[in-house]
Amino acid sequence: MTRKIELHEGHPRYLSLLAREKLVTGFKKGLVASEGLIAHGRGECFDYLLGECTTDSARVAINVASAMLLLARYPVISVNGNVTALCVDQICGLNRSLESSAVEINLFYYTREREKLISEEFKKYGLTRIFGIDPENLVPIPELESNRRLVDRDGISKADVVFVPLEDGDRTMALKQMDKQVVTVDLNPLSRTALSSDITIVDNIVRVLPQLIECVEYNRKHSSENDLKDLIESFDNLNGLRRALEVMKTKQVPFQ
Ligand code: PTJ
Repeated sequence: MTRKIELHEGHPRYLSLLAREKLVTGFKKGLVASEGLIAHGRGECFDYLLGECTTDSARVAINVASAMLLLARYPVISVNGNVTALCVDQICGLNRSLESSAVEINLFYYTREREKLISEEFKKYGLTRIFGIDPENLVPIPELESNRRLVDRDGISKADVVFVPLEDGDRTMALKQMDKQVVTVDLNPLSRTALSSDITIVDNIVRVLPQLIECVEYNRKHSSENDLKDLIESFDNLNGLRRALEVMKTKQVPFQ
């Protein structure tokens, strides 16, 4: 039986429904792991508490993240199934606007088949080189057990800044131990990734990427190296997480 739902822009939760639809389509195409649907549901719950909008503290984190990515010698964007299904196009856009960056596939629920489909999806959107898919070129991250321990020797292994949206905690901590600077997007301000990253953007990846690209473009033109360094130095990640939790706690209920 074919299922059909009408998505129209006037629906109060149109963007949320659209994201769900992208995830489900990605799952049917083999890009998203079944567990990815569960992870998305968890994200939706936090997003609902945020009011499904970018908060002031997330806006600050996005701007500081753009500064860190612009100052990086070699920034690498790590992608998984969910990120691909939700925003392959914007990831390619971010990669183009950073100029010196690279994209690497890194899967938690690894299968060769899914890795191949994800890499083909990125090629459709114009990415010619993608890291993390050549087994000959993979090296282990020390002291990490999960599938994500293998990284590309010309990608994440060489990076000074790693952008890891929707990441698992162990790998974030392992990347920190390797002296990488880590920027993440995670709707859960209490996750280990959120707590151990240098910059955590507590917002939906779907809303973050267009704003991040805009900040990269703006700061490249209008901010000096010192301006960017000052932005990073004055940023307090834990304070950003506290502010996100505060917004969630004080969400106005429509009945009193
Ligand atoms: O494609 P794979 O195999 O690499 O698997 C990807 C998932 C996401 C399934 C895997 O990394 C995983 O299980 O992740 P976790 O540990 O569930 O963490 C995902 C985090 O991302 C959770 O804290 C969610 O709240 C958050 N999250 C989910 N959807 C979004 C989100 N954050 C921002 N934007 C979202 N759309």
